[in-house]
Amino acid sequence: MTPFRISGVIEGFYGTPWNPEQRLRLIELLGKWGLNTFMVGPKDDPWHRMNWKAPFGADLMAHVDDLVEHGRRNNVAIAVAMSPGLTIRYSNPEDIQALVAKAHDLMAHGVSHIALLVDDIPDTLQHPQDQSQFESIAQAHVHLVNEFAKSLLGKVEVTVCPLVYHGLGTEQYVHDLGQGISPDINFMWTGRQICSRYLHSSDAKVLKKISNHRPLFWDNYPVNDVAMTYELHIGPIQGRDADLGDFAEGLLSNPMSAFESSLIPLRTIALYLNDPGTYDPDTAWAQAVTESFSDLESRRAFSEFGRTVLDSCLTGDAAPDVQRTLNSAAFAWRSGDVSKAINDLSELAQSIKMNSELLLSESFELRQLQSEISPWVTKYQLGGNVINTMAQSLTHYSSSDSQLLGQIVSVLRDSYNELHNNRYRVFGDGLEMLLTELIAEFTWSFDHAHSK
Ligand code: LTM
Repeated sequence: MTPFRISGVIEGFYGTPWNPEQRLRLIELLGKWGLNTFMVGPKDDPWHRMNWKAPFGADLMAHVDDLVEHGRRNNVAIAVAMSPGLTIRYSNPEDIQALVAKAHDLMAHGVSHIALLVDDIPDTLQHPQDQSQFESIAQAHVHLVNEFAKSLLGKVEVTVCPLVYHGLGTEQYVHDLGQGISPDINFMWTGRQICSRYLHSSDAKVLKKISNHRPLFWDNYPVNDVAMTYELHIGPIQGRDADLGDFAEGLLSNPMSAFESSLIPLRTIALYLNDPGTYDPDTAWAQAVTESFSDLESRRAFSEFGRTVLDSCLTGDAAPDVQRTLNSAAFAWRSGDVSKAINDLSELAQSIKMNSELLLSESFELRQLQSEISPWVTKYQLGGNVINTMAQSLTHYSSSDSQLLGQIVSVLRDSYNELHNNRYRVFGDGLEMLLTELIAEFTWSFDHAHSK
């Protein structure tokens, strides 16, 4: 039983929204995993943000009916979010009434949780009427939220995502909005950063003290939109305090648009939310991967690949196992044991080759997942080839043949360019860094041999 009152997922990313089948499948999984909320707020779906004022269309409401019914069967509350901040006139009763009417429409369709999001909008008042009516944007948001929530509170769960949604929790806006609205309204918070490496209970306590609200964490992992597009966030959640649930209203995870890939980290988040005290990221990830694959070869190849794409806000240790081999190979060739370096690198290159072939083949068990991860697997395969080239070049490490050394430098430079020009984040920075150093070492030998 999770200590978090609200637990689950917010579909709140930029990019292609999840489709109806994916949403229904997620609801089943949330129910199975013991989580209780699915909030729908897809940034780039026009109904959510751009066309915030237009009444909901019949198609969307039919979809909402399906979500609510599926949620009822799986013990998952459906939350629908509206995001009017791009153009709303806070001083205009008609604008606010449009939102209230839509909220009542959602309630009539069985939606039990309604959210108003004002994240990622202009941070100053835009309309002249607003500028003359309100002293600050915080004051305008207090007015908006109170007018919006007054006919909803007590009937449905009401949540707000503030304009300032990350930081220390001591910001003036956070104080003014939090203190100005009902403590019964959930207050979303992403932590110290937009994508926070840590979520600490001490920070949750500060937010409560300043804003009079315990945070409902909008946890920006595994989302990989905007600047993170080339990262694949399939690793486990980590860095969330074990007692966070005692100081938070809840935690909703913002996933990737890549649905199948999101399920693996989401499973680890469910394990964390259910038992934060015993949670261990590596154990949880192994469980998530085991549950996803019945084919042992696919599972093994995916696990090894997965441990090369861990680059995210959560860790700088993108490829722990590969990095260990690269470090020990570099130490070996620099301290005179070139053949150990060649062996280690060749073995690593061979296992990456085998894994990537399986990951890209028809025998790979999860074909939908395969199509989502294939750009990263292609980079992984390329990295394997590059490691093999490095091993081959080391067979001539002590050569003084300037022509041969010149050719090696040129081959290694081509490898570097190919690797560097592929922007998908695999192996972190470790492989490129070591390759650069190897090029410098061969270049030095070439210069030395050439000048003789
Ligand atoms: O995090 C919040 C509250 N808003 C947006 C999200 O919609 C977006 O997915 C994440 C990650 O880029 N960052 C945001 O600022």
